[in-house]
Amino acid sequence: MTRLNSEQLARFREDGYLVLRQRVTPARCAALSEVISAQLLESGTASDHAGAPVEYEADVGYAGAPVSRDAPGGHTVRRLRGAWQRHPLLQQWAAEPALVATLGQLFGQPVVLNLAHHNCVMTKHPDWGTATGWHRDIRYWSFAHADLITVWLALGREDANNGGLQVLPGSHRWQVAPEQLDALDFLRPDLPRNQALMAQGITLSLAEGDVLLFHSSLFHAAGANLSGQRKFSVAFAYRGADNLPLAGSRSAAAGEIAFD
Ligand SMILES: O=C(O)CCC(=O)C(=O)O
Repeated sequence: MTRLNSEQLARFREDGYLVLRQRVTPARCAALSEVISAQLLESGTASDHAGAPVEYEADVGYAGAPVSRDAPGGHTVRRLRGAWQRHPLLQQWAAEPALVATLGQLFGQPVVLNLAHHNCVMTKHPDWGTATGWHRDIRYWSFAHADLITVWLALGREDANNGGLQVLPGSHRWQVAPEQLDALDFLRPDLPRNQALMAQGITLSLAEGDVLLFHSSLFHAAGANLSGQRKFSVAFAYRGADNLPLAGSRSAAAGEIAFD
């Protein structure tokens, strides 16, 4: 990746996200998709990857999800966790020197990949792939401060039709009162105050190989997949070297990869 220019740096600070178009070649995206398809075939079988867990739609229980793993659609994989540990191609992407350099520009310091959060491939399926409400990733994360960045690589087209991400630009800087959030820390859609915020949402349109960088306090959401084809996106979370995970927290538990 070439260095971000001052306009891109300013846009990320203002909007809380930035799309870098065509950053990964079609051949590399195809190779990653092949790895992911093969691992999806294995998930839930006797050859399931040890130490590389899977999250099923049934586990999150969002509206429209299968009611249990034993119900129809119960083995629909929402995400392949442990992406770093799953395959060298995923590891190479997460550690890509040009990507790390871009993140270093945004953090203004050395970069650390955290393996507790994201570190996954989102595999949004038609039929049982559910919508996700407006949330901030930082809500369940524990660090000295909230400046982490998620790197989201689209391995195919992502838009409103197949459950592409929606964002509330600038929302990483918003103050939101606890009563605006539900028990899972999603923005409550029933509150007029929140409806005015949600009306500012935009659906991102990503193409194969596009990379979305977003701040861990950015409110984002996603729709269901109405396309008839699975959607694969690779997501990793990074922090600046001085932003340590809190001792004893889940954020500190899964290990990290520090880059020079
Ligand atoms: O693809 C989705 O449904 C939402 C993914 C997301 O927002 C997340 O993993 O934080």
